Amino acid sequence: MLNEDTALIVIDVQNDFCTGGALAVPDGEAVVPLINAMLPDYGVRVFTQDWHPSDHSSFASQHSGKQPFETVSMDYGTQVLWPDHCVQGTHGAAFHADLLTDPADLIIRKGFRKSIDSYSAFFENDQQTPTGLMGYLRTRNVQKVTLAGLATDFCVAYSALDAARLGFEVTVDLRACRAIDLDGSLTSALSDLAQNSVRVVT
Ligand code: VGL
Ligand code: ZN
Repeated sequence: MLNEDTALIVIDVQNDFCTGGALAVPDGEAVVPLINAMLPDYGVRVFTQDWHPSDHSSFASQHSGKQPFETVSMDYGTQVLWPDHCVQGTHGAAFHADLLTDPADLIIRKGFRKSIDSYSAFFENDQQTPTGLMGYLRTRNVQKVTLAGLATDFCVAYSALDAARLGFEVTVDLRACRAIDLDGSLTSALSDLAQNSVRVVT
């Protein structure tokens, strides 16, 4: 194990974010063999699952007259509206079949409250409601985290920025991430990471 005090956090490698899925990230499934190969090198392994009720407020289908990828204003700020995706218990919400999930110490689910989305593995989109991951990592004495998965510019970036804000030493392995890239979101996410001392591996 190369990184005994480091957690690998595998973000949302679920069928709906892979080819053929409801919110397919271009080439999303390409991360699977890379992540599988990374797992043995980390002392702590956490996987996340985007896990929405079927009437989740981030779905365009719940807002009359709105199309996917338009935005709405919520109490907690601007929210992008997505196609229905990662509905609890569906095939789309399941991990990609080739992802090795047995090594997971913890699987954390997020986005399960109807009225609020959660991109980050640490806090919901109000940036306040915790998922519990912070406490888990701190009580396991983790100092450093490496992130990989989907999508670079949403759940991976938000998770990395929260981890940095919480004082973890953060690396994003971009080789094992793929992006949605909506209206320049990838460029802006990469610049946010750089400005917040997140190390990026390419
Ligand atoms: C994600 C959009 C909506 C992600 C999740 O995993 O990056 N993006 N829900
Ligand atoms: Zn989602």
